[in-house]
Amino acid sequence: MTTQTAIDTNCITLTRFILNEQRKHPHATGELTMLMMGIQTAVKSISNAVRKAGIASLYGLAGSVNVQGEDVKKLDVLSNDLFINMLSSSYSTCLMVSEENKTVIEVDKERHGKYVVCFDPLDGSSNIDCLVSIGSIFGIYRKTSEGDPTEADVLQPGNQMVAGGYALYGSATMMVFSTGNGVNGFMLDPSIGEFVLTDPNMRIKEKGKIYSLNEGYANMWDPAVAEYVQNKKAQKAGARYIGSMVADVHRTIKYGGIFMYPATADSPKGKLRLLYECNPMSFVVEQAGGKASTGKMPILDIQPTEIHQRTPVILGSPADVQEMIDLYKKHNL
Ligand code: P6P
Repeated sequence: MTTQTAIDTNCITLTRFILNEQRKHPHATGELTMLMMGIQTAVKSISNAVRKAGIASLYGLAGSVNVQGEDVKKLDVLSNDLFINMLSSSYSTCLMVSEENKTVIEVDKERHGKYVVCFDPLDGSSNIDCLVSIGSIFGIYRKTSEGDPTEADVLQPGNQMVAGGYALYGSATMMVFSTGNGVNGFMLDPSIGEFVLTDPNMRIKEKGKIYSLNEGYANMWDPAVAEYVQNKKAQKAGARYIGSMVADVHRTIKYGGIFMYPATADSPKGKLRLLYECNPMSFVVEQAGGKASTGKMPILDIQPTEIHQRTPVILGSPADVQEMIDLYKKHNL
């Protein structure tokens, strides 16, 4: 008799998990479930494309430039198309914001659902060609306006988020997200093509030993950031910086510590985008027991005014982030 490799015949797949979450809400329409299924499918396809990009010659410039003025690589285009198509066809959303699109993306009226989604389909794309981990980021809100959706529906503060999370295309592909009741992580099992619950109820340490920011900008930091980094060096803290937000934030959740992309003299608003990078990542970090701030106010309390607006971001273990907040107060910044 041949012996089977160990297969968990009762594994909690992402699909099972989301259906179970839906049943906790008797009045749920199932739209959020359909929306998450759409995101799951997009992420599986992107993971497949990322893993074979070199062979399928998906690397290299797609010959166009996105709203950020950056060269758009083929994987960026493919990832954006997948998110737009899978979300539009889930009949659960009516308006979207993508890092790749200058204006909001309206869903055909006959396919309208009650959610709006802000996403970065492939963050860290400058790292694609050197095989550094990259990711997808998403934040989901309820449409609040009467009648046809308007831009106001996507300009909601992060504290109104219904669900948010990210996919990390690293040594494995992982989805980490929250629907407001804690954070759970699911690893893609390629043998069955399903995301399986591997990291239930993820919690961040109260304080960590790693600080993460681009020290190449040291000459442009404000006094609070400069003093903080000086203190970390005196404490011989560990420095880690991947330059791919999803990877840096995932490590921060797993190991503790702080990640920041602060304002600099050149970029007074920082570099990272509020709607589809900082809000979803801050939502997940806070749901995992962490803290996320601009240094002067909570990220999730910012009232957006423009869909591609930037914000300084300081997030991670609550004690580490509080140290930065205290330094901003000390320097009256
Ligand atoms: P810098 C990647 O291009 C990205 O958008 C984020 O994923 C990352 O955190 C940041 O920019 C890195 O920026 O200026 O350190 O190269």
